[in-house]
Amino acid sequence: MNALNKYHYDGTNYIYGTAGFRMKAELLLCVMYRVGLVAALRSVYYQGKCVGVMITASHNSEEDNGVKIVDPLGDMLEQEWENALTKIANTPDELLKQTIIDFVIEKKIGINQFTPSIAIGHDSRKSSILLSSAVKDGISIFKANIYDYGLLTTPQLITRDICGADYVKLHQQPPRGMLLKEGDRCASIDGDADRILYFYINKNQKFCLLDGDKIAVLLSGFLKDIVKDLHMENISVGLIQTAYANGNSTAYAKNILEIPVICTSTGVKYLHQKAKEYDIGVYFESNGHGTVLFSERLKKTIKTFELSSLSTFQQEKLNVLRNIIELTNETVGDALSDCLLVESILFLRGFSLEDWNNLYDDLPNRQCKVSNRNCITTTDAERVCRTPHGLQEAINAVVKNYTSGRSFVRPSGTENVVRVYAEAATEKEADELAKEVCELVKKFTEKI
Ligand code: NG1
Ligand code: ZN
Repeated sequence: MNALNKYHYDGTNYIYGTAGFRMKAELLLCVMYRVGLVAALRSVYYQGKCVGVMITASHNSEEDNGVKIVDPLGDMLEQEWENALTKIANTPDELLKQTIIDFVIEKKIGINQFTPSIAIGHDSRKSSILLSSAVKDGISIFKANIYDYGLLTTPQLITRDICGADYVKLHQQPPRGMLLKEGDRCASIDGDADRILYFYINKNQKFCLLDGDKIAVLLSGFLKDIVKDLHMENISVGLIQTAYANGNSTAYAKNILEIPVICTSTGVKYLHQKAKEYDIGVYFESNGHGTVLFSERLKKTIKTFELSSLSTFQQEKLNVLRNIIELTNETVGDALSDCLLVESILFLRGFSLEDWNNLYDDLPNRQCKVSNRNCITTTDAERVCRTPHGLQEAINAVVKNYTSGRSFVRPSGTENVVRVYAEAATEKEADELAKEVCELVKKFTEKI
């Protein structure tokens, strides 16, 4: 590992999270080399199947970059390997070789039996080419087959300012330059097409957003009805959300649809994991990431249905359920598959966008950022702030003064900021609550 001089570890703390490793590009060189090593091992672990490495920081600004490993079937890296990768990324140079050997032994990786294959791509950031070569240096330690796809379509241009799903969600308005007319039916996806939001303008010229929460409620309500129509009493339907889910979506799912709702930490990997606990696990982040998972038990049940024992109405429902399962991308949230699911269900329900939107009214909400995430820690699916001490109590005291008020703060996993979320009964109250909580965060973090 002579390349280590070039890829010297300087003690930076690296964490492989939902967004992979993501930070200032200048800090990422040594991590990229180590990602190359682990990607090659992952491929060998899968007996030489092709593993992907993508270098991108998605919507983050130009000076950031990042990297993610993709499993042979397009899945995210499993938790145990994420932890191992985090450990390897933070290993001093002199211990790296032994750490890798220990990992190979622990995971019984047959490095002499299989040749690793890695597909690698990068986005158009200035830093990407150098970082890509560092990954390739890491992979090359194992004499692998490297398929370098070079520059690939990139989400870099879809930022929180130019257009895209994030812009629509955060600003609660159509992409800049887009003139919306009454009757238009619009959807916005993000740069890597794994999230989707719908929007339209109503007859009072009000912008109406149908976000991940609205999609989740549409899908879970529809699937729950089919389960009921088919008398599949032992089939469980659950909805998985994060703390960012609008309070009224959670209330609607629990009280009207009578579906259990679970809250997890932010990041699709947490939602995906939890969704597996249901026969039909619907998971969505408010920002439009999400999909539905169907258990093997459910798939077996519908295969073994005696068609003759079903009414024509039930046979139709069974057919719809089979088609919905076919249409769903269960591996990962997929904006195009989600779009087709939504369109199918709207058609089958006979819903316009307005009918769908009227299922429940969103509580007005705001998201803001305050700098310096380092001293903030949270618990209870990020809904409660543990440190700095006293901040949560101060937030609770403020929230009490607002009708239907709710607010939480958490460190972002993709930017060095604290995210502040606030919702309340009116736009004015949501604004004021968000402002007050931002001030509290500043006050408590400045003290440290
Ligand atoms: P962070 O930066 O941890 O809030 C953001 C989004 C997540 C997810 C990741 C990308 C919000 C509030 N957070 O995470 O939902 O999309 O980026 O994996 O939208
Ligand atoms: Zn995306």
